[in-house]
Formats: sequence, structure tokens, C-alpha cells
Amino acid sequence: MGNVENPVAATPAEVQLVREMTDGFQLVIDALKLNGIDTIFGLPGIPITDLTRKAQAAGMRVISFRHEQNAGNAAAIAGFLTQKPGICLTVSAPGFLNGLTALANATTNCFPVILISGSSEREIVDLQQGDYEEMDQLAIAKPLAKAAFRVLEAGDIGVGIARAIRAAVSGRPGGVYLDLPAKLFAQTLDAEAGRRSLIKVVDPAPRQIPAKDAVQRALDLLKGAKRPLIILGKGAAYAQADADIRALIERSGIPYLPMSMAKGLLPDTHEQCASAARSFVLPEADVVMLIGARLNWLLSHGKGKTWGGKGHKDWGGQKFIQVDISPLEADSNVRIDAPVVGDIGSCVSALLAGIGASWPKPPAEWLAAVAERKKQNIAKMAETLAKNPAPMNFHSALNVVRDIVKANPDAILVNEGANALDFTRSIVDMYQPRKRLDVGTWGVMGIGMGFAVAAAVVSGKPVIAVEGDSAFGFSGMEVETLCRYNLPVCVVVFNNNGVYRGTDVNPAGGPDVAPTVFVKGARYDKLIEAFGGVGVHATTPAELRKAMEEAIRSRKPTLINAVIDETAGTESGRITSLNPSAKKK
Ligand code: ADP
Ligand code: TPW
Repeated sequence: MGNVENPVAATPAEVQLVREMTDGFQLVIDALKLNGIDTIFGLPGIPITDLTRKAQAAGMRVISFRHEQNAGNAAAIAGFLTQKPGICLTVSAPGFLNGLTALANATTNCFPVILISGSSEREIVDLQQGDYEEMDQLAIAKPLAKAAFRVLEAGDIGVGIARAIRAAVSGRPGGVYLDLPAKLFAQTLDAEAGRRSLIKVVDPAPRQIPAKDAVQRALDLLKGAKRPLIILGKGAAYAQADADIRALIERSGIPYLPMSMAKGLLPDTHEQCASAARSFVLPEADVVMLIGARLNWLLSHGKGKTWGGKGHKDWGGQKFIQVDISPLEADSNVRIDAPVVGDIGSCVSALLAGIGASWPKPPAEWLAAVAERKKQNIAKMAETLAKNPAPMNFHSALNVVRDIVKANPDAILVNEGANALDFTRSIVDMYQPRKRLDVGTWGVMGIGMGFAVAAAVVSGKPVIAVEGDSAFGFSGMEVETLCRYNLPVCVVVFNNNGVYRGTDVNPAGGPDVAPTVFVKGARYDKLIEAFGGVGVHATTPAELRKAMEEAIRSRKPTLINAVIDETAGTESGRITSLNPSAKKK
């Protein structure tokens, strides 16, 4: 203590010692916690290892993965399930790039996520002087994200995180990139100044109320319809307006089709559900109301054969109502006669207010036609499901999954593959909202284990992941993560020895197997055993049933190698027609 002029005064160094200080690491953690974010999905390394440690020390849940893509997918689906942005944390350059596929996929699917990545020093990166893991990450992330920001001063961390949160969840949700150069983490500043720099975001996803005349226009169109149809998309599932959506469907009496991840918004067994009559209702409907669903390839762009095609009596005459938060979505593929722009909660409640007790039910003829087609198709499917061929095929295996999900309606079903995806979607009924998570808008493989981990972590419910053997391979190493966190996840690998099927042969007759073929008779169940999980080899529906029941009961991480007839299924599942060689014909 002391100096020459004043022997009892503190030196600047001593002042520094007694003043409470904070740093970049702490400010990132404080900013996230202040905004109610309690979980980070990521993979440690320079410069963010200490951030993961300090976050854990500060009481956050830090879920570490074996590959950043899986951490990114986990964060994205956590965002979808909770409406809070999921956080994915990666190291610079290669770790960042590994996370980028998930960021782009989240943006494409309208999932709110923030990819926070450490990065190398700007001074070196911008002069391209060859830093450790050098890369201009912000520039690379920009076109793939809804928004991208970089923070250079610790005092701006609060603003950076606030902006990232708003960008991720307001309006149409999406992926946001936040670049944090290494130097930032060690920067210190006065703790009080640090605290003042943080922002608790007020109303991060403001309601967007639709215009009255837009709502009326939609109601008028719907009221005049002879063959109305409602299509629910994953935007409707995300919005968490479950009770109002159900009331809208039931009060209007209109048949509805759920898109894949909207299944369960109303139970798939609901009498107005038209899933089993999809190919009938799409061309036949005269007025279609889309709620949180885009007219992209998954709905054949609203035109062409799926919708009746040129020869059809109503060709070009179908009318569309589209409820969406994005004003740019309308007319993206065909004319939207009545766009209703706003958040789904507000839009559906405004529509509901206009659908009073005197609302006319759709013409009985239309309802009867839909019901008849459903009955026929359900009977056909029941016949197929009742068969018990040896070896097991997709149908006999999925008959089991269908029963298990029916008995455990709060379990979350994760699903990827080609045939494994398409058959599961059409066979396994869902009973509750946001219980079906899958490959989404891109049809991307690799979401499986990331989604499964996050679904278990954020919901605490059992998770069933139905995976094609090829699909599983993209994220398979995360079975270690399932075991490490002891998550109640039951992975069912539909093993048919390859991509789509296991029967292709090398046309040149050489020593290599065909590009779609894997090692025959592989034992995926052994993988999870390596980490202490439960592995089961199932060759019959009875064995599969027993193993799934036990997995749900025990809540132990389980992987069932379900052996499927390698000749079952078709190339690309239900989208064979998109193969260029099929198009040429
Ligand atoms: P699906 O694949 O199920 O058909 P899409 O991903 O194509 O669904 O469409 C989802 C749509 O939902 C997007 O156009 C998006 O803008 C919209 N959306 C997402 N969240 C909301 C919300 N809270 N309110 C209104 N629209 C929303
Ligand atoms: C990132 C292309 C679509 S479906 C699929 C691939 C490789 C696997 C199909 O085989 P699987 O399922 O999983 O065994 P099944 O039931 O038909 O036997 N890379 C990415 N995404 C996609 N969509 C592909 C490749 C693909």
C-alpha cells in the first residue's frame, strides 16, 4: 500500500485488485442466463473450453457432443420445442464449419438457434497472416443465417446477445450466427459496468396482429367453399397455439392435413384428419387454407398432378388462403387469394372469432367423399400391417412402433431415412403436438441423434428414434452422448444393409460393392454396448416389441438393431420421381 505522495493511498494495481471485475467469458454467460437460457449444446476447444467450464460452474446445463453438426441440430430442435433460441457453441474454423450445416438447416426450417463460435484474431485473419484456425467466419455464415453479428468489445456482449436473440425468434424464426473472437473472452471490465451493459430482451417475439380486412377476406373465401381443406405445417406446431388450432378445425368442421412435423397437433386419429386421403383431397379441394406451411416441394409447389394437373376439372381454379408470419411467403409458388399475415396465435384466434355457432359446416357430400376414401385406405393399410412376413419388413416393424407410440403418446419420435421416414410418417399415428421431429424442409440426413439428445434434455420424456441404417450413420457416434448423459432414448435402426435397400450390385462386377450397399448383417446394437448402453438384436416384430417396451420402461439408452428385409423399400422412398434419371423418362 502507499505511494510517494500519499503513503496510505492504494496504487492503481491495488485499486484493480479490490474493484470487482468481470470478463468476456462471464459476460456471455450472464447475458444468456439473464435471458432465461439455461442450456448450451456444443463441443469444447480453443478458445471456448473455459466458456463451457464456467457456464457449467454457473449452473447452466452444458451438453457436449462428439461432432458440432449434432450439437447444432440439437440446439435447433431445442429452439423449435421451446420457442427460446437454442444455443450451439463451437470452436473456430473447422468446428464452426461443422456447425454450419445445422445453422443453415435451422434457417431453412424456421427453427430459432444461435450458433456462437469462437474465432481467430481479426487483425491476423483480415491480413490473412495465417492464424491458428484462421477463417473469416462472419462472411461465411452470413448467407446461411437469418442474421450474423460479431462482437469485438466485451462491453458489447450484452448487445450482441440481445440482437442475436431477437433475430432468432422474432418474425419468421431462423438461425443466427454470433462471432466471438478469442481476445474478447479475456477482456476485463468493471463488474458494475459489465452488469449495466447486459440487456434483458423485452418481448423478443412480439405478437403480430393480422389486419381485420385480411381476416375477413379469408373467412369469406372459406365460407363460400364447397370442398374446403386446411393444411397445418410445422409453423403451426411451433406457434404453440394448440387449443385455438384445434377449436378452429373442430368448429369449422373442415377436413385437415397435417404436414409431417404438424402431426399430433390434433390426434392423427381425429375424424377430420384427412392424412389417409391425401392424394384425394389435394386435387379435389376448392379452397385450401395453409397455416404455417409453405407451398414448397413438399406440397408439389401448389400445382401440377398432385393438385389435379391440366386435365382436372378445377385446374387453375383452386383458391388459397395462407396464414404466415412472413409477408413475403404469399405468391411464392401460386397466387394466394387471401394472405393473412401475422403470428399464428393471433391469426387463428382472429379467424376463430369469425367462426361462430352459425358457421355452416362444409357440404356433407364433400365430408362423405373424404371419409369414404379414408376408410378404403385405412382398411388397405390395416391388411398390410397385419401380415407378419419373415424377414421383417418396414410395415411389420412399424406396426410395433405404432403400438408403442399409441401406448406412450408423450414420447417424442425422431425420424430419418428414406423408406424408414416415409413409412413411419404414414403408419405411426401421433397424438400430441410437437412429438414428431424429422428431416424437415431439406430432407437432410444426420439430424437423428442431435434431435434425440435435445428432445430428451428439454422435455425429460422418452424419445424413440426410428432411423434408416444409412441415416443413423451420419450421427451414430452420439450414442456415446446418449450413454454419457444417461438419456431415455430408444434408437431403432431399420437395418436393410444399405442406402434405400441392400440389394444393388456393382454393374462392373469388380471387387467393390455397389455405392448404396453396406456391410451385410451389421450389428449396430454392439455400438451402444461399447459405452454401457443396452443393445438388442431384433429379427421379429415380437423381439422388437419386447425391446422397445423395456427401453421405455427402463429409460436406459438403448439401440435396437431391427433387421429388415433388404429387398424391401424403394429407391429414395417416396420421392423416387425426383431422381434425375426418373425425370428423363
Ligand atoms: P412444413 O414443412 O410443415 O410444411 P414449413 O417449414 O414449410 O412447414 O412452413 C412453416 C411456415 O410457418 C413458414 O413459412 C414460417 O414463416 C411460418 N411460421 C413459423 N412460425 C410462425 C408463427 N409463430 N406464426 C406464423 N407463422 C409462422
Ligand atoms: C446430408 C441423400 C436421402 S435418404 C438417404 C440418403 C443418403 C438414406 C436412405 O437410406 P436409409 O433408409 O437411411 O438406410 P431406408 O429406410 O430407405 O433404407 N446426405 C444428406 N442428406 C441426404 N438427404 C442425402 C445425403 C439421402
